[in-house]
Amino acid sequence: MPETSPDDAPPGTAALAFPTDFLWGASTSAYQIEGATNEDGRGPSVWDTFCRMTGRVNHGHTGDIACDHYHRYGDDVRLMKDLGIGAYRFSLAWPRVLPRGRGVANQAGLDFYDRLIDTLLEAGIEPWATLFHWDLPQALDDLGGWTNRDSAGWFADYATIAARRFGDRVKHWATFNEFSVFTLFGYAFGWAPPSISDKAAHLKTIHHVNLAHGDATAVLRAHVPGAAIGAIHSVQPCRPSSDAPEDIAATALFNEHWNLCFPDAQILGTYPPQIGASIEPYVRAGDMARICQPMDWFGLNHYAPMYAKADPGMLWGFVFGALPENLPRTGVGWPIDPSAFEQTLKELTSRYRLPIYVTENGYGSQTQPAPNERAELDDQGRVAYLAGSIEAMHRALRDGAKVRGYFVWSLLDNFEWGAGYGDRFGIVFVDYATQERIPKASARWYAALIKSQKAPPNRPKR
Ligand code: IFM
Repeated sequence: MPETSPDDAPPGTAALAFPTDFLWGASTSAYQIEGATNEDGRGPSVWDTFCRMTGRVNHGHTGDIACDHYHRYGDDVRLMKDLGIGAYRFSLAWPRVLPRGRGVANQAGLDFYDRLIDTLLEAGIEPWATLFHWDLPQALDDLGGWTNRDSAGWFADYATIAARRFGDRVKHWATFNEFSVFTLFGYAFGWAPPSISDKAAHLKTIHHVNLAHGDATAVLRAHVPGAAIGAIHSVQPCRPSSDAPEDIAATALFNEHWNLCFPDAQILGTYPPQIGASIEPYVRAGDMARICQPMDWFGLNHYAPMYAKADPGMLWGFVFGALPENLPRTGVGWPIDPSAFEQTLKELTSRYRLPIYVTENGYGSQTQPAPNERAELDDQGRVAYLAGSIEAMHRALRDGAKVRGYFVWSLLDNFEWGAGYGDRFGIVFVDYATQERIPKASARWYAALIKSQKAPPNRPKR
């Protein structure tokens, strides 16, 4: 494996040398940054609706303006270029492309993504597009959303429009972002749109989303010459929060839901045992072959180990449990344990045997009083977290994990779903009153890391 000189590496990564073709990127998603929810023909999404329901999102925040990226994408691309970022993972907003989810495409919405993609390419930054990062068109939810088996066809039609329009320039595609998170939160826990807690609805959703993934993969393969197609999974080791047998059993089911039921179906062609038994009534002949398409890469979003416990009051009998007292925590209370990242990369390599791109990893902070700009800009907690993660990723790579790239979450502070704008994950600070962007210490640190890993001019790149 050709390696670069780590001479210029920033503190915390001085001994690391990644392959010269290792990809260093940054991630965002449409609803979290674009704003302009009512402009140029975009239709409403389930998140627009959810944000308007009393008490669902902290402080009643919405994505209406967010980071105004819809108008400021040029500045944001320049910012990435200045940081030396090699690839940018963004999502297309389905309701911007198809305001009612199906039917006639919205030219102004497609034009926006044309401008973004062209600006990225001019800046030498690879565009990585995700088709779905949770913003289902409201008009489709009105028809049952993912609980409706037709949703796979709606998604494939949307994928066809995107592939035909952007496939000449975008070669890296992901079908979905974090299947388990939006399905569990939306259809089992009821904490996200469409706020359902129902076993049949949840099981149907799992299966239909898997079908949609399979159909969209086939569409991308057919319409994008040279496509590198992946899907993005949230994978975090699930640990029981006590030794009690009921907590251990609840954790096993939690693990099937969170970590296994999407990638196992998509890559191995089977559901894990407990879910497999309960999902059977919704699976028709030929479905598993439709779902299990050849994939080019595995997208891993990793943050922290998760602790689960039994709770008979919850739909599936499990819920998040207490964290061990001795684990340090991020500014939003998530445990910090880089060994969980190393373990995850190694386990995924042996289970699925695909090249892995870490499509999200990052640190959330809550600066009080909000925003305490001084503390936020000198974000040493985030720097330490990123350094610990990247060291863990390097150990995994050294031991044979097939990790090929890393995208930090997130380029910008943004709309953090139910937490609104209070939780900040950006390496770049956003002043929401003025929309000024200010790189934090972590952005400078990441830029120095990327620079240190670039091939010296006299050494050819692989
Ligand atoms: O902001 C989210 C993102 O949309 C999906 N992955 C986790 C991030 C932090 O919570």
